[in-house]
Amino acid sequence: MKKTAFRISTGVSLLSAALLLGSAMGVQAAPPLPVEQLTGGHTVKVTPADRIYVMDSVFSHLTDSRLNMFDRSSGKFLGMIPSSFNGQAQLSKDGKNVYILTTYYERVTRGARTDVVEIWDNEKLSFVREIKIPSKRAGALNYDGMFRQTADGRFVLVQNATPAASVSVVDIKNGAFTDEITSTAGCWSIIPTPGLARSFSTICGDGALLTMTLGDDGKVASQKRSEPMFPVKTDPIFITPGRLSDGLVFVSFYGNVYTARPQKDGAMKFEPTWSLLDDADRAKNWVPGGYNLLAVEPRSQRLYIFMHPDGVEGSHKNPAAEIWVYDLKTHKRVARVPGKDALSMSIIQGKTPQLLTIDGGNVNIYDISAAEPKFVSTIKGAGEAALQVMGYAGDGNE
Ligand code: PNZ
Repeated sequence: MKKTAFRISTGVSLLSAALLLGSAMGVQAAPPLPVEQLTGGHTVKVTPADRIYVMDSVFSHLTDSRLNMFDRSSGKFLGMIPSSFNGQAQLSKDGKNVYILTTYYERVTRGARTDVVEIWDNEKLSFVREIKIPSKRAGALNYDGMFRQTADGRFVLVQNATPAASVSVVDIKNGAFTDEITSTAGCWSIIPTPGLARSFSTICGDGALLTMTLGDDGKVASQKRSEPMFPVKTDPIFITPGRLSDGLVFVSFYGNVYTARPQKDGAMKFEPTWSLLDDADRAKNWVPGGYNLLAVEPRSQRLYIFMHPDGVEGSHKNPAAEIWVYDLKTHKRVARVPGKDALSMSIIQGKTPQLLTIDGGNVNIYDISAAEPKFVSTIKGAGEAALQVMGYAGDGNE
């Protein structure tokens, strides 16, 4: 039986010697030790919604990145999908597949470069197919906006940088690369446009949002450029927005909030800017910081954001001292809790919504049904150098 294979170790000869000695002396051999029952991932079915996904860049050996999976309730490690050199990952809308964006070099760290979007089976954790794309994808940390998909799940979108910025489009239904969109040059990060099934928006160098709408052929059908939303020189924004069903919430390095409401034709309406900070906060130089550092829970319309005091020029990626919570309807802070040095977050929607945070290695899970996040548990060592944590709550999940 396989079970005995676990016993074969350097101790085996000692053990058999002892057993021989024992029987020679008429002593009863010890009963076999219980064999560990391996239940994670293999014999227990854990659906996509029962899992937490950690995109681990393993920054000190980036050629070996991977997507780690954990049981959401027990924290147990379930398995992983390899994502090669500095990969990016996202789930299909139905949760059945994992999409990986990565780069292969013929000689691992040199030689001919091939960029691909891979489709993996999220139940078997097995490779399904790959779609080759132009070898231009951005070599970036795991910011959400580097690898997205349209709201209908039909097209996967890849942020390119050569360093000229463009966006590659992959048709998931036909398994084909359809277009490299170059008219997004000078704009950065892919944001599926709320309320529009086949559109994405991107943040341009003059502070405008550019919204592209794709046709059934996966090529640009129309585009709309907004007025500048924010002044790029005096109030730069973090590229990660919070998402409402009908809006996007951006926050600047100085704690100002910009809300964009997409219109049916891809135009944007902007609401008056407001600040996260009051005079007491400003006196202590509280500022936002992190990577995927904010998120919105759309049902409660609450904004969650990592904050630290003593902010200075360059502290915009500092870990969270606290998590601040805002009611987007009233613009009032409704809670603040310890940040546990987290760098990135995401929200799992649902009846009992959860906030997931990651500090590079450890995942913290919070129940966010009420205004004040209630700490639930920690998954220790969920990644080596991981800046993206995700859950799945059905088709509407972002
Ligand atoms: C982490 C990875 C990479 C970098 C910062 C932090 N700026 C590079 N991390 O914590 O996993």
